[in-house]
Amino acid sequence: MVEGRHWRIPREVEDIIDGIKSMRIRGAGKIARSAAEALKIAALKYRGDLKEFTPYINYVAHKLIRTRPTAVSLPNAVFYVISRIKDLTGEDARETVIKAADEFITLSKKALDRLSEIGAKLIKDGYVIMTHCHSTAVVSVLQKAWNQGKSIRVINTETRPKFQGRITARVLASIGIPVTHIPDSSVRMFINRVDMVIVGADTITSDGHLINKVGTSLIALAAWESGTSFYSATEFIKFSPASFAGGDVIIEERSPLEVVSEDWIKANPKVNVLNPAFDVTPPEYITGFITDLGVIPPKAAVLVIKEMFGLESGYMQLKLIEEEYAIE
Ligand code: RI2
Repeated sequence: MVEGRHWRIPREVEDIIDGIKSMRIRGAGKIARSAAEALKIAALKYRGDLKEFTPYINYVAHKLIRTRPTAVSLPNAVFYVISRIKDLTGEDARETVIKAADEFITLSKKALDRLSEIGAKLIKDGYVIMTHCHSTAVVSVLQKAWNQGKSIRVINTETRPKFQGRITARVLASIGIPVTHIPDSSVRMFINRVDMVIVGADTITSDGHLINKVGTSLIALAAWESGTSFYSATEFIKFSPASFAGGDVIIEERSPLEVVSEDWIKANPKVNVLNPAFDVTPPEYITGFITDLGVIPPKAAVLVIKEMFGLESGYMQLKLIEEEYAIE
């Protein structure tokens, strides 16, 4: 157990928090499921006064939300669980957290399965598909198409500076899917050789903007210029109710040390190195979102938010962030 501010947080929960911060646990969907798992562990292992359970679990929720700022799947997971105990206390609240966390994880895995079936329908035999970064949702679509006997090939980017593209290349090769690994900067050279682009998603705003791994918007621009379809594969949990309520999406700024070495920075003190982890792709460049609900045109993003979260939930999330989660 690790000392919290007032409460003792289980070591496994601290591990998940550190894992998300350090990107040992990464990918918007996995981050969300891990956050739900962390809340479940925190509830299961709680040994304090049950009267204190609700503020304790809110404290853990707050710590989880603060790990990384961009992927909305993380607060969506936390609010899915926490919103269910707003009128509960004690043992009722504890049991509800455990049940809701399990429910969220099951729901999110089912969504992944469903969207892979829908996405695979868009892929024709012989297609060459470009992807960027490592997205579990994209891999599940590609794997489904491959398992259906479609002879596909993939061109995938390195995804600097953290090279998540290497994970994608390794996973696809282990499935047996032919994959060609390219530098990010060569995308425009290869875009005319692909039939479609599919990337993942970290956040989708109510007006259809896609926030995904940095470099995505350049690929979308190249795809648009060449008339190539550009899709994002995403579970409904990447849609942002808070954006409907006017909430901003914060683009995570990571350490320059992921781009250049400490020695290089010391040798070049006048150079400013920036490392944004994500960028924003406008709806005009997006053919559609491949979701568990179907293929959604970007302008219909708000309908997913209405259907899956309810339009009030965005205001509720923002209010909770401002009030209940303002625990320092
Ligand atoms: P899945 C990743 O972010 C990428 O931006 C990827 O497209 C997105 O999460 C979605 O991933 P990071 O955690 O949920 O590597 O599809 O910064 O796995």
